[in-house]
Amino acid sequence: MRRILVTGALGQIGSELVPALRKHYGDDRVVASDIRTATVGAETDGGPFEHVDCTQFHQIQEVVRRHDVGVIYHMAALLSAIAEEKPQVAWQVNMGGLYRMLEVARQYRCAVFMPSSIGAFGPATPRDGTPQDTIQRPTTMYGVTKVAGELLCDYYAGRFGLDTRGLRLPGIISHVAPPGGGTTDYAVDIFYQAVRYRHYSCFLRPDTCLDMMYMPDTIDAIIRVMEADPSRLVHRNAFNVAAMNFTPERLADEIRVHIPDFAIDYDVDPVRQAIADSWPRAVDDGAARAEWDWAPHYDLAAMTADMLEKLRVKLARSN
Ligand code: AKB
Repeated sequence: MRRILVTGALGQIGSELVPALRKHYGDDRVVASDIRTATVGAETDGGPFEHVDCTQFHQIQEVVRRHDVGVIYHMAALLSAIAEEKPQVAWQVNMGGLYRMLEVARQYRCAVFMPSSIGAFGPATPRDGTPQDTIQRPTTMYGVTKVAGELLCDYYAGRFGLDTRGLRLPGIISHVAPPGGGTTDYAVDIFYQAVRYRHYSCFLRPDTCLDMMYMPDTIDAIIRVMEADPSRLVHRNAFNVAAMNFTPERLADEIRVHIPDFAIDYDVDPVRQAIADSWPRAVDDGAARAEWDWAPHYDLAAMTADMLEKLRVKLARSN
């Protein structure tokens, strides 16, 4: 059995994807990797860890060869707000990293998962019920790298017969690792601040509606799309996936169900607001439902209850 490589394993999604894949396929079959160094005994628990800078072709090649890797989950990327701050670095990491990953995958015949995003859409895209196949003219560097990444993955599938698959992920909410540098990060920060201080100052306007998803559904979607029967797949790169959509105002109301004196105010960041305003409010994920039976388990109420319960325990332990 060939092994699985996860890049960006210490990031928000990677740090929960690695344990899930290890549980699913076995500890030794999953090689975690990151440009950062793992804390021994924590993130590396239960399986191999490698230092990999995804912009360095020979580092990727060496790890793929040495571990006999057959599937790559390429999670290493800069998120939207940080990519807008450092567009040149974002191009290097998001595009340069993906290109090198695909080249190694071509040489060693690996399947590749690439996380695209709702950021792959732009202001000309229909914002409600955003179709699977529609206009994609993003106005951010993050979006440019995501659309180009989707196309590049399709190209490697068509030209070299590589099994590339991807999802257009919405804002991801989790209580394990922080996201860092995204436009949807508020939907994670708000929970930490609600538990700690019963107050949050939000960097998006109260009426900014965006798609979001809880981490257990995200991990489930990633594993499912990679295990999907290829004969059913009409699309590959990348599927719209949705679970819930809400505004900061609506999320604050839901938190108040559990913390009645929770207060929110707004200190709008014009850069992140402009990014959010260029994205869909609610995508149509009918293709994912039809082609690989996508069905999320968490809605806003279930996610909020679980986040608060888990964070109360986590933050009490760290005090
Ligand atoms: C971001 O905000 O940059 C990400 C995303 C929606 O792709 N969470």
